[in-house]
Amino acid sequence: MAGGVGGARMAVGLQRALPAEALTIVVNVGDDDWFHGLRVCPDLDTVLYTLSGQVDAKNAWGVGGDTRRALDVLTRLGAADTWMTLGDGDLGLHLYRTTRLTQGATLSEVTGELARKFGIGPHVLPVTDTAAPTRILTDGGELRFQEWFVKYRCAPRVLGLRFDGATSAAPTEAVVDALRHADLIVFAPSNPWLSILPMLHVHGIEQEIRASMARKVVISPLIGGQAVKGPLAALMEQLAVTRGNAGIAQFYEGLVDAIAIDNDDRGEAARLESRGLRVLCAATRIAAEEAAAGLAARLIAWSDEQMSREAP
Ligand code: FO1
Repeated sequence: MAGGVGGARMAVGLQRALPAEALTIVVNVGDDDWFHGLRVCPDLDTVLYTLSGQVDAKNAWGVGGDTRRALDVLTRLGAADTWMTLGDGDLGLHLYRTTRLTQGATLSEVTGELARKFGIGPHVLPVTDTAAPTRILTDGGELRFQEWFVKYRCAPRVLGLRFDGATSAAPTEAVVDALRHADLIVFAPSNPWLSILPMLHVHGIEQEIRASMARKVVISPLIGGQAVKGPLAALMEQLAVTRGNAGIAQFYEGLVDAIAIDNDDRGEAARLESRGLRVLCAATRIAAEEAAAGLAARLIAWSDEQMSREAP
């Protein structure tokens, strides 16, 4: 279950540890939005670009080495939303996707085409084919996700989150099928409130996860109480939730069997276990592919061990 950067990095690790047909990456679509008449799907695109080695290494989004000729023209023409940096190569992908959607293809079908054309083996699935935008309620009013995240750089204080589209959206059959047949469900180290919660609000998803016979593990996106990337720690304060790994454990209460925390935080293991969670201490800094592969192998070994224990 993946958001943007953290999800893509975990996907790289799992792709190294598993045969392609054994891995399905279910991706958040709450950040998706229209720019210049084109459908932009940041989390899906970050996963696609990262798994195919095209992603811009510095930003972990967009295409490495991309140019911005079209964006410069849009800016000169006073177009709206030019604060969203869409490079020329990236725009090519948005043009392709928007054309295919206009021709009646579903987002899942288009994502499957892109994955195949990019030589990506694992299945990359949007959690739903229905637009389900996340809205950020701030002290300055309600914002589209990218307005808050990019235009205002997460500055406006978050009072709450709205997932209206999600609750009326249905998960795709492919997603339900993947959840029902999974041996292991990994919640990637994405922002739980901004990347995972929108997916849990898609009608029926949470029930499918709870009912699944899979082992379920979350990789904490925090190390030493800080997010590896993004606004998570500040957001948790603004949402007045418990901070640190305890707050992450609370978010996933009843949804997962285990939480993977970084070796630096091993001192918290006992307290987390007292909540009935299994705690895996591991190296959870996974920006490097080797590290991501190591963590994936660790989770799979844990899952296999659980399975052999439960086997009759
Ligand atoms: N993030 C930024 O901080 N600034 C940008 O200009 C920006 C452009 C952008 C374009 C395409 C895309 O797929 C992602 C982009 N992102 C940008 C990242 C994006 O806002 C976030 O990755 C997700 O929405 C949150 O995970």
